[in-house]
Amino acid sequence: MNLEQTWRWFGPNDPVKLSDVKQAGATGVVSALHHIPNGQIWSTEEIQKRKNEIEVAGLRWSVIESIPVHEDIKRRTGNYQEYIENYKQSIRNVAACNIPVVTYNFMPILDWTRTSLNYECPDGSKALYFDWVDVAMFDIHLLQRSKNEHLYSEETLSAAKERYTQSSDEYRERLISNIIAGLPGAEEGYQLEQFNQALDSYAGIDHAALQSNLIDFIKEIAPIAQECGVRLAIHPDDPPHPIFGLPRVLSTAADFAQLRAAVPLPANGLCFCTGSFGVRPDNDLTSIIKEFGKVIHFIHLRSTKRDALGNFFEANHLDGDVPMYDVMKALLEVQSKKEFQIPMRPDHGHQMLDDLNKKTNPGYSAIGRLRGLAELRGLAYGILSSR
Ligand code: CS2
Ligand code: MN
Repeated sequence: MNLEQTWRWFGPNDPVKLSDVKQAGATGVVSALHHIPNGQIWSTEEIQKRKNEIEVAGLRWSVIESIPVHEDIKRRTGNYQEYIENYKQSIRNVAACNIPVVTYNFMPILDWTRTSLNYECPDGSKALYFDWVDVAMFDIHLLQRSKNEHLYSEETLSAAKERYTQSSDEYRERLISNIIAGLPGAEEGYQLEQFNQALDSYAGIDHAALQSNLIDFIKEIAPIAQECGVRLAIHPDDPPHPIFGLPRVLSTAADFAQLRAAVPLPANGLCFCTGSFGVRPDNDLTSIIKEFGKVIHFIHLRSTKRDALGNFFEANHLDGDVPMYDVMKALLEVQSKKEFQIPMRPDHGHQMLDDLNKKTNPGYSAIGRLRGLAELRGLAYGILSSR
């Protein structure tokens, strides 16, 4: 049995239509109710409405990505108890609508982060890029958090200073918006001052504190998910490193192992994102699959190419640092022991061909993902056929 081929669709406002998704060869859709504010209950009516829309197009709603976790839950402050109760109710409602997987992440304040959205590849297509010098320039010079200087090496700090001094207003504005205006799927966007305050609200929450807040949250929601037949899939940190002094607690296999050890229910699973884990050379992707295959409930496939300083860009799906053949082979091995298909989606793609002239969601243009899905499908086909 092959993995289920799915496609992320941001809902009725997505420039990519469900009819396009069908032509891409996906059978499942990954979607979320982005109009519901973080922390509020997803009602069965709202879920059902989206589900009908997807089904009318001849597709199935395979995965929810994501039900966002309110910052109060991550910090365990304010109304976190109420928000956890709401989260449980949303899971019950998702179960009532027969959607089997819920993805979420536990990254403080920011979801996935990039510093450039139009890095030009040698073939003329555009990719997303993450650069630590830009991060330091934003942190120290634009946010003016000199107290964060200790987070960077001398080289990075002086490169950031130089880049800042030479940068145009336009470059600065674009960097600010790339980092904090919110990439697709990140539900919150910020202004500079607000972002500074949000960072301050995490003062005193270190790695251990955030990890224990995550475990406390999972201890509450995993039993509910287990009981009503929903599989939870935590998305790893992207990039898998602390950023702006904020801790990140799902960056490595060891991080996920701790989460499993604390709550060993089958529902407490992983969204295996090769583009996120793969940024760190110490994350061995195929051994993660072998170790946690049973609880890999959702798969994001893409590749990144890193340099010696830890900067990276999003490479084509079969290029870069991710050994996609080995990864696919190991995933199909896990799949062969399951009774149902594990949903997989091409996670991001280059902006290319006609999409270069269109307004697209960064990382989520149609044609780059179409290429990604086609290559991945071919890879799976080859592996399955030669068995
Ligand atoms: C991103 C995120 O890399 C990714 O998959 O597109 O939006 C991701 O979906 C969320 O962090 C999951 O909660
Ligand atoms: Mn991902």
